[in-house]
Amino acid sequence: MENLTTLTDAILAGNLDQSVAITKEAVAEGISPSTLVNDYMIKGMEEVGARFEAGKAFVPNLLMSARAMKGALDILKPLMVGSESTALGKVVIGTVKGDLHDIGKNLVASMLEGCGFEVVNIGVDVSSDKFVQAIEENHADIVCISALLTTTMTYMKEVIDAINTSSLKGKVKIMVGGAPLSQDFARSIGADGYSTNANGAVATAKQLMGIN
Ligand code: B12
Repeated sequence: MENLTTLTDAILAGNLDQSVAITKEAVAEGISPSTLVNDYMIKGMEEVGARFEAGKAFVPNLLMSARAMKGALDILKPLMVGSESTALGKVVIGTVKGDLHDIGKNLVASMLEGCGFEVVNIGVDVSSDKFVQAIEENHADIVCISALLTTTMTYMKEVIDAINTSSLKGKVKIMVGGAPLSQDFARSIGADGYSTNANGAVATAKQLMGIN
């Protein structure tokens, strides 16, 4: 197959048809979903983000790139789902209140599913009450909380406080992630686990479940 940087370019340009077509072709040629996501697709999102920051791209560009990324991810998702019949653990995942970013969260969800976890994805703009309710209803072993904005990452502490003041305290492991976070921040709000990326999220989740 020709140079896969065309996939990065298609996502950067927000060209859904092209990103879907290239992804399908790459999959047919046996290129692994993780290579496509980590080496090409995320790079396109990073570049549009950098251009946005520099005032060279605007919200519609972000939206179009996000759409192109999602289209490609939709093709890869079924290929990332694992074949293990017994789940390694149950995970509830969502993006915090006030935050609509879900690409990274969905990627983490797909990777966890692909590696054998059962995942309940509760979407974006999720309040602390809804997190608590979803953990209770699903008897989750782990909750994954995502935030992409410096203005919403502080809400993660509210979610953790709500969990710790409920009957769930100590019964569910708490993982946090998202571009503006750091290990120090995660520790300071009382999270049990943190990772900068989806692969690391799987490793951390396994570690929290006591699986090597
Ligand atoms: C796409 C995008 C959007 C899209 C989102 C579409 C969607 N459905 O998600 C739209 C256009 C809606 C959007 C809107 C806004 N955005 Co925006 N957006 C982005 C952009 C370009 C890419 C984000 C992304 O998808 N990255 C790719 C994924 C794969 O990476 P990720 O999200 O970081 O996830 C990975 C890790 O963080 C980690 N991870 C994520 N979650 C979790 C959870 C756990 C538990 C774990 C362990 C790991 C983990 O693993 C993931 C996979 O590897 C970023 C720039 C950037 N470089 O991040 C800006 C960015 C996040 N947006 C920004 C801004 C300012 C906004 C707006 C306020 C713009 C506006 N003026 O309206 C609004 C806010 C809307 C809202 N209320 O949420 C700023 C935030 C700045 C800040 N300091 O807070 C950024 C950084 C752009 C910039 N450089 O200025 N945005």
